Amino acid sequence: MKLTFRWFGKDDPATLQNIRQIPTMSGIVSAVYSVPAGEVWPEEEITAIQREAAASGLAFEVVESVPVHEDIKLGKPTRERLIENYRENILRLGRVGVKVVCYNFMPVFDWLRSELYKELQDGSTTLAFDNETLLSLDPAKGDLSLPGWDESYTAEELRALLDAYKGMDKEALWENFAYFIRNVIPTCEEAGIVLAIHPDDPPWDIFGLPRIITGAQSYARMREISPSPANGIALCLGSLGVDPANNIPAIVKKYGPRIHFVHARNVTWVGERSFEEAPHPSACGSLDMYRIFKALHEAGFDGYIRPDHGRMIWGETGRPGYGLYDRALGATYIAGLWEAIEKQSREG
Ligand code: DNO
Repeated sequence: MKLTFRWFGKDDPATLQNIRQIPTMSGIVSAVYSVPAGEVWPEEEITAIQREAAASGLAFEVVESVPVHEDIKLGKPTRERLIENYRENILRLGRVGVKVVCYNFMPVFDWLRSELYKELQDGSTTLAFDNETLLSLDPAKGDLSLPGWDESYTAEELRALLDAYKGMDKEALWENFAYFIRNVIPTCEEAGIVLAIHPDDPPWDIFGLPRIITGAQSYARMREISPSPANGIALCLGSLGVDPANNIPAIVKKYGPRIHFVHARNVTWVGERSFEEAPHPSACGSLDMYRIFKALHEAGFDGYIRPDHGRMIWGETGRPGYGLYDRALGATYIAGLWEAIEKQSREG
């Protein structure tokens, strides 16, 4: 297991110096965030990330994310050029030693929450999702300003995009996904890179848009599309875990060799399709982190793990979900859990 930490670049209040001081931290997870989805990343920007990380003793082997342009998800003719660009990015990343590229295939919206600063009993704040609130919003009317969706769209662009998806069902999205995968996997193999798909967050349809990476059945279908290990999984415990029907240890058991990257975080189920993000330890939320990590260990997991979203604690301010302190606590919890599981399996 290699412990990593997400770093959003020079403007990230969590600095590389902060990150390197977290015990047993081996690397960062980052990306060129300044280039719009679909375009080619300048080589100098990629090498700059790697150089800066290395100067802090940190590896840069995981990219999150190389975003997939909406035209690829929509299956538009422009996808040819966009897929070509995607492949070029993969080749460039491979050349600087990147091993894993995380991405997602969610139409229009990335992760969504209804609240960014939900106050917990201990006075910390966390990200939360209340289904009633979500259902009462209509993004086409412009009454949406939620975290996780790309604010670079104007209201008009957003409406056009939502229209373009009208009538697209899950089957059509699967087809476009398969087209993308079949076209990029050979390049990944050539570049020594594996892809890791992030599950849809939350793992159900939102605003009438289809979502397909939602649980065990999604991974079975993915494997049918391409058997290559490069067609892999970013196991996000919090995304999958908000659906109590997702048995994460069973998913790990079945698809272990395909899991290249783990996002470790905990959630508390507070009602149907509603949840709050919780501190990482099992005792604080609805997920049994010990069982999940044990399943990963038993599956021989040797990939990258990063603590995912943390609460805002100790008065910290900054990018919601991505403060330094609570994620650092999560990192040490993960390291401790893993050490115990590893030694126990070795020593009996
Ligand atoms: C949220 C993240 C996601 C993730 C993308 C991967 O905090 O887990 O935004 O980076 O979905 O493509």
